Amino acid sequence: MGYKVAIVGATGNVGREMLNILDERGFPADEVVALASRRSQGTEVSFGDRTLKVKPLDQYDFSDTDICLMSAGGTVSKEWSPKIGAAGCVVIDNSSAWRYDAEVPLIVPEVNADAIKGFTKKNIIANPNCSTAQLVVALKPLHDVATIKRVVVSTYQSVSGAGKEAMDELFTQTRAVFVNDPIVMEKFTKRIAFNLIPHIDVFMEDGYTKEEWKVMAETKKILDPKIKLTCTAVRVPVFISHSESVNIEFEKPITADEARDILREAPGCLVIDNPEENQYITPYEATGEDATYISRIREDATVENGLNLWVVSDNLRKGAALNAVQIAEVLVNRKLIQPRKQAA
Ligand code: 11C
Repeated sequence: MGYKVAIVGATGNVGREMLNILDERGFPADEVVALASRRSQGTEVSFGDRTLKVKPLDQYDFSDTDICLMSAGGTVSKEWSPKIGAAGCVVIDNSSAWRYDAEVPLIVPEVNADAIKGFTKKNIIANPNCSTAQLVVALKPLHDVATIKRVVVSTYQSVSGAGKEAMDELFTQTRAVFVNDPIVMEKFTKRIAFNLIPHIDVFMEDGYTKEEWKVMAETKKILDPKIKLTCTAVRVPVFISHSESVNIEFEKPITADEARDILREAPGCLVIDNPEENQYITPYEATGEDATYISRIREDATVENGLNLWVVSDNLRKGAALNAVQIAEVLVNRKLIQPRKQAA
């Protein structure tokens, strides 16, 4: 007997990836249902070698669905997640709507899987921002050994983080540059082709962007509230995979060689770090992969117990869809939920 799983936002970048990953990992689902707004009703999405017809969310009855993977933005999640949770279906939400709610666990399975038990309060589990997910996967094993005091992170975020239309904008602008067409800006505030933009999400009163604030607040909630973290988030003309330059100050001494050995053994991490042979990771190479890649591990001689890392991961996978499916796997493997409907 398997689970019944619904994907809300099934036609989006992350929703499609959720379907791919459920299939790739052989998630124990008897039935998978693709949901979206009425606008997408009847659209077809792939699930393995099958095709699913998208159904409207507002006409769907969740009473025998076990897990809802939700990737439809904060507004939809704020309205729908409590209703779906109240119907007894566990929501794993990819938006920022519930991440900072004390009654909602914010989970990266390699880092804080045990915190999942709190999900029963609202039947909602939050998935972090993509920039946070890959960061905490890399930080956790080092924090366990040498205790992180402070992190300075600069992100180089691909356009897919801003959705399908943003990917189209990078493509169209790049083409326009070559054929001398006017550059049209819709999703981004400045031209993204052959440029980069130090502005992701809205500006807050203190001058930081909401994206920068999220990385700080989510790292504290997932990993350790005592860690001090500051972030500069930058959009770059890359289609998929986010990169991060990470400077870390530890309480205890840790060498680059020790960090390399620790990260080689750590869940979800893959170390590629042999600069003499030009072996380091780029976003192009991380795309379509599950790992959080770590390269350029160096000691920072300007502080006591400091290290620098280069961290890259596919933002649609570990940053979103893969992490959500891994959370669902924790629910199943730890027997925290049971299928509600007998298989036909
Ligand atoms: C971006 N990180 O690259 C954002 C997308 O809070 O889940 C994800 C926003 C979020 O634009």
